[in-house]
Amino acid sequence: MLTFHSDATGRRRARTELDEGRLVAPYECPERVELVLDRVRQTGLGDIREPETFGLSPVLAVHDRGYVDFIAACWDDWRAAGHAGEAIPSIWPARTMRGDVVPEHIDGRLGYYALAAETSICEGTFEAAMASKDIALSAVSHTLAGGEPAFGLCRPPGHHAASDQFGGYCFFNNAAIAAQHALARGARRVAILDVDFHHGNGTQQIFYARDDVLFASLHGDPRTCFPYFLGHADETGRGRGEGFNRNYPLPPGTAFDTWSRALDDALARIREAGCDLLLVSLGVDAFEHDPISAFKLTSDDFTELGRRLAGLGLPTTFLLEGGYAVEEIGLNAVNVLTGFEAGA
Ligand code: OKP
Ligand code: ZN
Repeated sequence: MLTFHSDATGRRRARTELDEGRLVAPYECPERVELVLDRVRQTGLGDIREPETFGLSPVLAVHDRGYVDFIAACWDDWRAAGHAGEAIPSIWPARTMRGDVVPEHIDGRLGYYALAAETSICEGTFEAAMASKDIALSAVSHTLAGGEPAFGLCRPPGHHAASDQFGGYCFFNNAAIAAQHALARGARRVAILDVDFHHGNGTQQIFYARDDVLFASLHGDPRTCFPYFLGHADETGRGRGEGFNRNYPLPPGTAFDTWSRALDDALARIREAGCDLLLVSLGVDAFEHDPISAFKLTSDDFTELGRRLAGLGLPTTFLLEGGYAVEEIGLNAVNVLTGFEAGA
């Protein structure tokens, strides 16, 4: 299987993440990609390619223009305002205020376009987000061209990014951009299966009222897990999208026996919906030792996940989402891919 990778993902090197009331070194760091790449090489998964550049139009197909302009200019605007640290929002259009007027001041704009405060914007963030979506687009293009699976070593991740909001370490929604691109290239229905520990609120929001993208997500129950405000089981889609959103919120401590029953249900729904492409939002933070997550999957469970995905028999593109701070991020991500190849 081909891997798509770019050093440009390393242009984002944030120094601060707001975590438990302190500014810490971000969990979502450039080393994550290097660890996965090392493992891709060690296992001889296949060739590693540079992405092509696709420009902004595939981004604008899923994100608002004002939002994209904001992400592009945020760091310069923040510095021009004379702020010393990295850009962190501190005020939102909360329930009791107005949300229909975009402020001019960068502090206001930051809150308008943010859905959380842990994710600082720093120099290179826009460039890394551009590289990340180009990796996703290149990987899915490879799958579309010949039916072969591909792995996009995306970073920063994408699944929390909504049509006009960043957060949860995400800026551009790589999987959504890739899905929309596939539809423009003739796919009729795309399945996005999100196995990251955290609910893919951004992907859900972008496609919620549509039946050409089926979104299914297994994740920590939002009653106790980030992102807290989306991801419940009763969110099933709206209008013609009714039935094309499936959430499997699971309690902290969930291990593979329970997790894989939800997986099998999601796979059955994907089969039933008649999809012609599978995009996997491949977070590996459901791992038992992940530092910010609470599921109990083992490294071998990730191999079995890959095998079950292959059982769908669909053209498949894997896009990296979360998975943090542990050496095993490489082992776990590549186990999914080798499990897939063994099952194909
Ligand atoms: C991004 B992805 C750590 C709290 C972290 C943000 C989680 C973002 C996850 N104490 N909260 O879905 O892996
Ligand atoms: Zn996650």
